[in-house]
Amino acid sequence: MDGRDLVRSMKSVSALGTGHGLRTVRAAWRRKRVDALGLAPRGAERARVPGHVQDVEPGPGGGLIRFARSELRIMVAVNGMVFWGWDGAGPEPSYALAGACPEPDPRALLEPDKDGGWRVVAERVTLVVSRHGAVEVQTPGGVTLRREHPPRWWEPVGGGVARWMQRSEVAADARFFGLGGRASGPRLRAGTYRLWNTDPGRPFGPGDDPLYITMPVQVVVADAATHLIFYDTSWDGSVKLSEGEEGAGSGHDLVGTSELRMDGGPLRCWVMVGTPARVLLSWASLTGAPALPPAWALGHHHARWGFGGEQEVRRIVAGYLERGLPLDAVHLDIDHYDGQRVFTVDHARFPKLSGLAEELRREGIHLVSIVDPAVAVEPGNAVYDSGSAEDVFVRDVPGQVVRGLVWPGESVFPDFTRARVRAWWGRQYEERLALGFSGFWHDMNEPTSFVAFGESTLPRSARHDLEERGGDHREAHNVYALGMARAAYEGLRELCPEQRPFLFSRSGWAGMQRYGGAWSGDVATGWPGLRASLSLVMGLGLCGVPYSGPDVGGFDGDPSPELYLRWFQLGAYLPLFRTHASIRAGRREPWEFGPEALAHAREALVERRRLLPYFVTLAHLARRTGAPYVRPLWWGAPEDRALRDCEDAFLLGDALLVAPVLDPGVDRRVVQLPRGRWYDTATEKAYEGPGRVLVDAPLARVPVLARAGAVLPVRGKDGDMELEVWAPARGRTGSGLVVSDGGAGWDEPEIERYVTRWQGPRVVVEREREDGPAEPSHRVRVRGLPEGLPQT
Ligand code: NBV
Repeated sequence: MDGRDLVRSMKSVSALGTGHGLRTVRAAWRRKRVDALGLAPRGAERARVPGHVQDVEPGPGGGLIRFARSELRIMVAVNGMVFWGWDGAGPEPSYALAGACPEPDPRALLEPDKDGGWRVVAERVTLVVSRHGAVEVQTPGGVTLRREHPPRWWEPVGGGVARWMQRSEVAADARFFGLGGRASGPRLRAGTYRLWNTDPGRPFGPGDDPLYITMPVQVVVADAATHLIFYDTSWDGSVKLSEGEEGAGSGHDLVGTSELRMDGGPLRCWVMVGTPARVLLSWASLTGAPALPPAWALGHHHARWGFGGEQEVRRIVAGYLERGLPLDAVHLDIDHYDGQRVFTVDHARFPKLSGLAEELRREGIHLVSIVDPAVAVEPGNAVYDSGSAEDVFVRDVPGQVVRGLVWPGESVFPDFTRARVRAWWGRQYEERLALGFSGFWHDMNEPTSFVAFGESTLPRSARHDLEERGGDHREAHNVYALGMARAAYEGLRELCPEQRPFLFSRSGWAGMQRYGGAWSGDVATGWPGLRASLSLVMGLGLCGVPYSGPDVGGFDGDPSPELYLRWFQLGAYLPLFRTHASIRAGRREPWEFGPEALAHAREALVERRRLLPYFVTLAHLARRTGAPYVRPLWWGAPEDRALRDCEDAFLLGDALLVAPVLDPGVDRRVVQLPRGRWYDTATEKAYEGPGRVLVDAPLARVPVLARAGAVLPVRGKDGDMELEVWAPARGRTGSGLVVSDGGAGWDEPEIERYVTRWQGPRVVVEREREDGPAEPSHRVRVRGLPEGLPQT
């Protein structure tokens, strides 16, 4: 047992209560035994590389290149994405892909290249394959974005799953992002990042890796272009990154490298090249449009593990209402379950849960329920009985149902990689809907099972259906939560077809955005945790999951009023804005931190509500374009190297730049600006980018800058929508989109497009329509006028 295991086991023990220590020891031994029986130890291995090119077979979008000891299949798709797979791997089956594999582009042809290599020239990218099997991704102009060395496999001599390694080089100026939700980003510096969804077992900070959501997705930003590469393999693995360095005029540039090692699975990948917006659009078209949260889910949520009972929920809600603090959702954690069993209610503490739900609903507040995948082994428990009758639980190699240890004690786990199990699980949400819940919070779905030592998840040999292909937990682990999200989403669509499902999840994988969002998990209370929160949201957004947010205030302990407030102010600009904490942590209600913090938290809440129409617009745009609401500063200017390295600010859509305060004792901060004019929204003072400026950041607010020419929808004082227009720089124009949708249904709202320009001394705003410009459909307020003219 190493130090980490010990910490984890102590955590599990204390989490389950005293007297349970022995159970975690037993669970750990049991897990070990299952694997000893079910997994052959790795014996001698033989290494393999592709060898020399032998011949080629042109095919749609590219073709097949045969090497002495492997073959490479290349397919350029009609939308410009490129697929390649070794050893016969094709794009399907895949858990990441949203639907059918994109069609091959008939114009992309396999042509001979120099030195016995081959290449495929497509509209947006050229792929050059050397005679030894190195693959280069080039821009149409011939600049190399990525060079994949010939891969290597290690095959067990007696047969079995091969592990493999893929080494790649990128430009010296390139920066890596992505890999799912990482606490130490968003820029991924040199280091090793594991690809195995993991509950760290204690509140985490920037040094902790891996966390709950890992994805083999890299977004690489370089002078020449941005590219996204996705190695479509769900097995355990790791990526070792090193950043390049430019040899200050010496000409000795050091390239950046990525070394991917996987324990198994196909070696195949997708690459998309272009601007960041283009790349994310391609990614969403491949893996699916992000689910649209209902409008209320873009407001403020308050959660807590340990509300304890209905009265406490009422007290908290009253606290918000009495103080005029906007609140849109309340989340109930496992303590509202009967004995922590999923899909049950503790009737002693929550005697009239549906009445409570109705009461809250009258105030416009929605109830959200936690949902854990583990089911208590307990004949008489309806979920266990029906699951057993329908044979839905994961089994081991000899055929026994695999048992783990989770909150309700001895537990079993549905196999979400089987279609009929997903359908069964989806039906369980009927009980929740009948109680009045309108949203779902998936927890513990890495999946986590407590152990005193070893890995806190299912045995690696546990069998999974894997859509009838059959396999084990080594392949199914990383897609377990994805399957759970799919089961819930599809179940909710059946049970409640007129409403958009709302769910977010702690764990997941590439494609999870099709079903819902994510949240940070147990981020540690402290300034480093605050920073990690932003890193997670930005990283997930670049991996295609635009809706996420942290536990505001941190999961454990007691934040100082200042830390709480700064977290609150950041959270107010993130898609999922939720205060939450552990049963053992201090309070998280805004009034618990003194009058000053309360006053400023109120301003953040009021501002969030004012920005709601903008958030709704961003949600719709994310669904249509894959662009995350929260974007790194380099989003529109990836060629600006200073922006690539800036990790302490973000763009919220096209219009706003948010510069949160991430350190104590700060009352002003440096903000790195992209090109163009930016207004401090609090003072209307104008700044000219690119460059660094010093902006006031008093305790009352964090700096938020608006782009000159931005048109954004906000909620006016009377509740009606209003257009907030930021004066364009003289001689320039501006624009903005508005998607009005206050609801939770499926009606397609209209997209309104506005343009703004100077006309003599006035800034005019027009709605662009097919039949010509028209009057805006909403009241207009122009900001950034005379007094706000540039200071420089
Ligand atoms: O359900 C209890 C907690 C929950 O509050 C938290 O948000 C999750 O990340 N849950 C983890 C289980 C146990 C945490 C120690």
